[in-house]
Amino acid sequence: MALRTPRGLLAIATATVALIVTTGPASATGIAPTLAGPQARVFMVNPVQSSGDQSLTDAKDAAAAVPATAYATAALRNLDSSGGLSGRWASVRSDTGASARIADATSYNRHDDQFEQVMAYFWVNEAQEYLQGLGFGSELPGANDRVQPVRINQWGADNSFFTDKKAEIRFGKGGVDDAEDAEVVVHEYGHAVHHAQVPGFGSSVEAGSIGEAFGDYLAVAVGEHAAARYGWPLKADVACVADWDSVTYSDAPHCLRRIDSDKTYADRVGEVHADGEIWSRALLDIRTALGPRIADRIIVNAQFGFSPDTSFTAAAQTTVATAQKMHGKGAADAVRAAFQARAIPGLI
Ligand SMILES: [Ca+2]
Ligand SMILES: [Ca+2]
Ligand SMILES: [Ca+2]
Ligand SMILES: [Zn+2]
Repeated sequence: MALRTPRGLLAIATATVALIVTTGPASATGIAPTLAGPQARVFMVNPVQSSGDQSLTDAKDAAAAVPATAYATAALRNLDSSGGLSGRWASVRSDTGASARIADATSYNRHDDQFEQVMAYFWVNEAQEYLQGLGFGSELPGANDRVQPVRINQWGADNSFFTDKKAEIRFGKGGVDDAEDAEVVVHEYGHAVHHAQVPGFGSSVEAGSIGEAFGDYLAVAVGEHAAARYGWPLKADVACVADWDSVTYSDAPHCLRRIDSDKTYADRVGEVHADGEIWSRALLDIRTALGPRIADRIIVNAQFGFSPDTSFTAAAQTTVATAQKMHGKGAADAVRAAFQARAIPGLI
């Protein structure tokens, strides 16, 4: 999770991945129908973001370290009939603790291993629903519109990652358990989206940086969308990624990374997380200029056209062209300006 770790760097670009065939809408068969459907207790993105309390600490995974007001009850959607955390867009397995039971999902707290499993399912589903809402999977091509395998593994260091061998996301438990922070969950899902769009994506430093940037950006976008959708409070700087996971390794206000840095192309250091902050700021500027919906339609759709080892220049040019095609000259001009502000070369 720290900047020095190779979070999400796709190690083997040439790995051939057999994508799981999407099974289509989950059937409700076998689930006793209720008015509201299955519910679960989740964090409202994360407890620091929803409370604004920068003094919260992990306290060795103690339930009492986070007040009950940091939790909300929300619907678990798109589940299959298995009774576990498996459904249309996500399937969660855990190597630590017993598997969560849907029937108990409103009673878990952060000290329970099952809480992270629930968080992983809820937020992967939420992220894919967000992409579906933008038109991906209907008007536009699907972007990882399949069952995403997720594994929670206690043996990892403070790191989570996406592996392109199994196209699986794995969440570690160092410091704050990684899956307790929705922005960590969605960041990793961003890697899965990229890989589904372009197998092996991220095989150059600049492509890897774009991967980290998109994960951070998607985390913020999905969290902001969910906060608005459910009426949850947002009391931390919106540009701050992983406010909760980072309490163990950053100063207050706690951030793993930010998406509003002033870095330009000249500030590259050759490390994907650090250099990703150049790209994520451009994505944030596109969002500010065009609004979330149009910006995110352009940003995600453009990614289908990136080569696995793309440069910033080529990816920026593709994004400008995508904006022109989808939303016209005004959108293309705004996208170009965002990349020019980062001094990415080759944009005229
Ligand atoms: Ca925990
Ligand atoms: Ca952690
Ligand atoms: Ca945040
Ligand atoms: Zn990453």
